[in-house]
Parts: sequence; structure tokens; C-alpha cells
Amino acid sequence: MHTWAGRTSAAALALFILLLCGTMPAVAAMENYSFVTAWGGAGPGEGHFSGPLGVAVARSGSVYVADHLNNRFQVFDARGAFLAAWGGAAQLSLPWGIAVNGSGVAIVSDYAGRVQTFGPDGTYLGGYGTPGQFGYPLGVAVDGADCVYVTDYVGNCVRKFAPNGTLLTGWGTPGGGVGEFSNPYGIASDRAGRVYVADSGNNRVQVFDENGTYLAGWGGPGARDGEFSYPTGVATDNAGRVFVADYSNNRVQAFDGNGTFLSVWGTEGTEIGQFSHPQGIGASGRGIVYVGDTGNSRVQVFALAVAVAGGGIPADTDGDGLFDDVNGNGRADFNDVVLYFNQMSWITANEPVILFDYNGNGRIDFADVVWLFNHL
Ligand SMILES: [Ca+2]
Ligand SMILES: [Ca+2]
Ligand SMILES: [Ca+2]
Repeated sequence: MHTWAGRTSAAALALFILLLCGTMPAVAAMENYSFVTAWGGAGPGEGHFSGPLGVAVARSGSVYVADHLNNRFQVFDARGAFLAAWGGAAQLSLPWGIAVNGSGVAIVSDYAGRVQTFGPDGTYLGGYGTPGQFGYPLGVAVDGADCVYVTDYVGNCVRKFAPNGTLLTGWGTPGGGVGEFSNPYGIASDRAGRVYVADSGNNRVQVFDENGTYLAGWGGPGARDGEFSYPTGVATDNAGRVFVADYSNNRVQAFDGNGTFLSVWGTEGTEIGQFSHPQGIGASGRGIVYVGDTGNSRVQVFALAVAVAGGGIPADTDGDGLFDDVNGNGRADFNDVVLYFNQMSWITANEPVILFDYNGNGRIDFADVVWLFNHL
């Protein structure tokens, strides 16, 4: 009798699972971003901010932040350790946008209408554009060829410069039509050479090729998925995702390069994962996002973690920013060590390495397996 009942239950369960699978509606892939770490706090000291605005990630992985009211920019490692602060009131007046080219040169826009460049040691090098050329240079981006793109917030246009500073082209006029702008704010370039502009006053993102030909656009005013309320920062990761700081909605949205909605996170507030009028945004790797959480005087970091070998979404069980629960079952245990050891190549190829590089040497290796085992 007992056996019969057990068989019936198993059969019912199997049937239930079949029915469940058969009737599950197709749901668009939605990505989940996890909080990794945050740093900052209000003030003039090293590692503190007074209105962090533009955020850029260098090829080295260093994170550059335009520290607006402190008239400087600061450099951090990928986890937020302070490396340097450069500029100062004699050199920068309320810096806004920032980008870093392939040689580690920082390109910084400021309220005085300048786009200035600084070497990897902070030395002032020169600039882009001529005095008075910009109404209000704001967003700065650099492409794979080290060409520089600048949005002009009041001129309602984009200008593109060669690495040597020669003006190559420009596009945009005031308005709400295709290719027109209303206070263009952030700008980003992806690996395919596409240029993304946060067209803040039109509550949309517009995409252009490297010569300014319009390719795509998405958005509209509102607070639903894919809508914006004054989008400010825009950034791309190495896999072509587009991240937008949605200023008045106090959130970040993620899209693919054609505007397909992938994810959204954040509400207004001061807690972890909440924002106060975020403006700057930078991205690196596959889904690692650095947000200039302006009103909270901090940078918050988020990353896309995906399931490893059929497990759940990996997680950080103790809040140190390292994902020790590799199989996503809610705890760090020996199964995580085994899975990690068996999937090192896959993790390297598919996960944000920063989350799984326990010993911080920049790669996934056996030393991390040992670290995870010892961490149990
Ligand atoms: Ca952890
Ligand atoms: Ca686990
Ligand atoms: Ca490692």
C-alpha cells in the first residue's frame, strides 16, 4: 500500500512538472544584477566625494570618478581601494564627464567649458576643442581608436575629435526628432563603434554609428521598464550591454545594444542598492556596473552573475563582495568548492571574474579553489 501511494505521488509529481513546463509562458530573458561593493561618503578627503558625477573604467580596470564639487577626479582599483586624486580648483572647475583612453589618459569635461586631458600620473597634457567651442561640454566617451566624443548639453549636439584633437565631425540640432537632442548628457561607445547618447530632455537613448548616422533609439517618459525620467549616464560593457542611469527614477536600467530591456534595479534611498539621483555610470567586463550615486556621495558596484552548470544564481553569503555560494543554494559548502574546481574555465568565460577571484590576483585559478575551501 505504502509503495503504491509513493508511486502515485511520484507519477503525479512528474505529471505536474510536465504540465508546468508545458504551460509556462515564454518570458523574456531578465538579467539579475547583484550588489558587489560600495565606497565613498561625503567630504573632501581621499576616497570621499562631493557630488560624484562621471564614472569611467580604464582598460586596467581602474575606476575614475569625476568628483564634481571637490574640483578633482579620483582613481580607484576595481574594488574601490583609493589610488589617486588629481586636478584641484586651479585645474578643474566642477568636472562632469570623464573617459579614459587606451593609453590611460583621462579626458575630463568641466563647467568652465573645457575638455582637458591628464596622463596616467595625473599630469596635465592638454585638451580637446577650443575656448568657447562648447556651450556646455558634459558627457565624454572614447572609442577603440581613441577618438573622443563630447556631448554639448546646451548646444544640443555631439562632437567627435581625433586622438590628436582634430575635430572630425559633429551632429545634432535641438529638438525631439530622430537625431535631434534635448540636453544630451552621457555618452558611450561600444566595441563595435556604436555611440550611445543619453538624450536626457527627450527621455530616451539614441544610437549612432561612429560618423553620427542614426541607428536606433528607445525610451520615452515614464517609470515602467524601458522608460526614463531624465536619463543621465550611459555606459557599455564588453559584451555590448548598455546601462543607463535613470536620474529621476533613481534606478539603473540595462539593455542590449538594440534597446531590448534586460534589467532594472534601484529605488530612491540611502540603503545598499538604492540611489539618490544617480548621474555617472561606467561598466566593464561582462555586466560589471559602477554607478555614481551622486546624492549619496558614493560609488556602488553591481555585477551580473549567471547560474553555473545548472545550479542557482551564485551569491555572496557574508557580504564581502565575493560570491562564495557558487551553486546558488543559499550557503557556502563543499559542493561549491567542487563546482568551482570543475568549472574554472566556464566561470572565467561567463562570470564577472571580480566576483569569483577570491585571492584578487585577477584570474580564476586553483588558488581560488583553495581559498574557497579554507573559507568554509
Ligand atoms: Ca562572500
Ligand atoms: Ca552553495
Ligand atoms: Ca584568483
